[in-house]
Amino acid sequence: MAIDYSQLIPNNVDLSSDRRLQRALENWQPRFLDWWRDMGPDGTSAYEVYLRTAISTDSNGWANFGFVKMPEYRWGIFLADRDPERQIAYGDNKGKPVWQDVPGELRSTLRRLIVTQGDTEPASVEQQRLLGKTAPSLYDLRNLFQINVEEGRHLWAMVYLLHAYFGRDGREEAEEMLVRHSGDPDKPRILGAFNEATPDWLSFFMFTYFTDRDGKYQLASLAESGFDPLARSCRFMLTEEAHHMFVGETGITRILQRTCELMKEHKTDDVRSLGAIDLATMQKYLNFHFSVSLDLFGQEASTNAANYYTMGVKGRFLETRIDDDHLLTNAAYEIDTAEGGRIVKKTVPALSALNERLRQDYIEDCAKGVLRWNKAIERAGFNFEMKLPHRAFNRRIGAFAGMRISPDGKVLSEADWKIHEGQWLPTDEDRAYVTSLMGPAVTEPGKFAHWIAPPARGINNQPGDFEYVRFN
Ligand code: BYC
Repeated sequence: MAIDYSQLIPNNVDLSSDRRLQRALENWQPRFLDWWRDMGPDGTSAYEVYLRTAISTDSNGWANFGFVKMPEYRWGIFLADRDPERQIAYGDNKGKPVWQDVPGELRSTLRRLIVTQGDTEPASVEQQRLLGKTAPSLYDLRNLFQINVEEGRHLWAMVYLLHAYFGRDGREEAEEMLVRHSGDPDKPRILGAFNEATPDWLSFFMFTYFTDRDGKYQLASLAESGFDPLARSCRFMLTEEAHHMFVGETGITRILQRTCELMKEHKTDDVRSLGAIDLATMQKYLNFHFSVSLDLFGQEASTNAANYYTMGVKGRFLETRIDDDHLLTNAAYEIDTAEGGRIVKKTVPALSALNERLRQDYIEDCAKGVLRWNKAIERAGFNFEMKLPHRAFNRRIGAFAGMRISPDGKVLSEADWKIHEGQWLPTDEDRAYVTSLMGPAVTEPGKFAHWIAPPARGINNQPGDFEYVRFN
């Protein structure tokens, strides 16, 4: 269904046919805009940014480019088309038609999942609030803003579901989305990774590579939901997510390229003296962002995850393409867990291992980008491999929380950990160094900060010196 842009809130859900819902959302809209002004990209309201906006949810319409002032971005409610034949693909309700409304007994479960998902979206905008001040180019600045407005729209997607299907509770939850803030000691965001700072562009690229990818896997699992409006919302969100991960992957590649260029030119790997980011520091940032993102998948063995699946509210990644009974009542799955202070393999019922299985899918996907980074290093003629640390490294959630484990998966004493921690995770000094590279934003079209290479091509095939952001 085409998106109706004549409405105050653009939508493809025929919002104007439900006056109460429309009014409730129109009431929430100014509060969202206040939040955007106070917590969104700092000092940018007059900028005109070359952004893509969806005009329909099909493949031709969702990437329409033009200059927009961000507070005037048309945030709205866009669901992927409904498949009238769609059935629940797994669990106790397998084969039944999907639900167009929330079954009473699943109300609190679904609300909780939607709130957890929704909470991450404004959180990431808050985390990235100051990055525009130090953008390494107009190209990067535009990508940051594109991601920010789309995360704002993803919040709209979840707020719509809360308002439309969860009555008063849902409206209250929608208010709370704008009250919790990333890193706020009293009212923090729900999940750990969304309370960490994103203070510099290396962190931003790692975040969009690793943490946005958790988004891809969680959204893909929710896109399998028996609650059809949630599934359709997530399907459309996934089309936007791909660009966020692209920004992360290519951002890291471009930093690696620049570092390698300087290593070659000056015949040294001490590129800090040359104003670039050394490979060892990049590995430490990778270790941090990967491990923090692994925590987002929850416990290795989780009865919550088993219940979500059995009830039909959250499936596996690409559930319908998996060749098994989609019930999993007799299936087993091997997980890594901790016992007596050691990392052990344990076979558990597949239903309770669903978080871990999704984490495994995620790890395999993460590894592909790392391979491409290593190819870039190799092409430049260097013998250095970036590596994903062991899944048990630096965890705060799940079986390994509180244990000290090295990137290659050895259990350590506290004293041993303390000796090596600074080689594996960014130290204050590393962070200070990376921060010191983040000079004032590079605003001249076609120019890039010293520590990062230009991209291979422009957004929407624009030339290298395209003015992606006009400052007014
Ligand atoms: N932090 O049985 P478990 C994105 C709690 S990112 C704090 O494993 P379950 C994006 C848990 O709540 C994707 N607490 O839990 C990316 C539970 O509490 P109770 C976001 C945690 O239910 C970049 C207890 O521990 N979407 O979109 O399987 C930019 C037991 O654990 C954490 C989603 O996460 C944690 N990390 O939870 C912008 C999807 N992990 O019941 C956006 C929705 C677990 O004991 N959420 N706990 O009080 C879910 O599917 C699930 O809630 C979880 C796993 C994946 C978080």
